[in-house]
Amino acid sequence: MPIITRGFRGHRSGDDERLPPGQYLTHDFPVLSTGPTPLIPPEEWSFTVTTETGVRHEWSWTDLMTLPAEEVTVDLHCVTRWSKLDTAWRGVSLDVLLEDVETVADYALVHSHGGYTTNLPLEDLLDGQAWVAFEYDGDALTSEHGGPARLLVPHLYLWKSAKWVRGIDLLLEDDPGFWEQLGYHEYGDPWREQRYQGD
Ligand SMILES: Nc1nc2c(c(=O)[nH]1)N[C@H]1C(S)=C(S)[C@@H](COP(=O)(O)O)O[C@H]1N2
Ligand SMILES: [Mo]
Repeated sequence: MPIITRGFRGHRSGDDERLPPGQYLTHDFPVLSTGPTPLIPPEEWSFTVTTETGVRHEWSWTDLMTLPAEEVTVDLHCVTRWSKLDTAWRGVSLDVLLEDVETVADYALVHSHGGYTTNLPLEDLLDGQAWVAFEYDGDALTSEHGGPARLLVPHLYLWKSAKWVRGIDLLLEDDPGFWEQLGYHEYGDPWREQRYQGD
């Protein structure tokens, strides 16, 4: 007979099943950035999608604010082994942003202010899997966590969730980003523990 241990050691039941292999739970929100934190006033922020044929689609902050936003609650998994459950965000789905973008590209290279990049298959940005997020826990996203807006792709390790996002190039061929060039896994599925190349 199954035994249900509700409230065991103060954790909610089921938390362990939500922890990918090799991860531990944290309740604070660590900051991981490779360089200094850029301070970008929303009025100077913009987001550009460039297709494989060079067509550019650009949104200003005001454009972003007029698009339908969603509240999402997701678990975050960092390759440095911390996971944080039930983080609450508000953002615009990439399904909305890419709706009128004509492309046959299979890959995406995400660019941030400050030069950070990360790559992923385009299909991982679609079907309710990715957002340009601008609120965390009910407040405007702080600069250290990527404000005014960051990419949020919670089903992959958090290095794919580019902070201070400024655009996405849609590509016919995969093009490794910052950590991917340094030996991190090209895909980064936390449930398959794809931390480094060859995992
Ligand atoms: N622009 C940018 N985005 C970034 C990073 C970065 O250094 N620069 N670090 C990545 C890594 S490795 C992680 S774990 C998460 C950390 O997000 P946090 O600082 O909000 O916890 O941001 C990701 N996005
Ligand atoms: Mo990370």
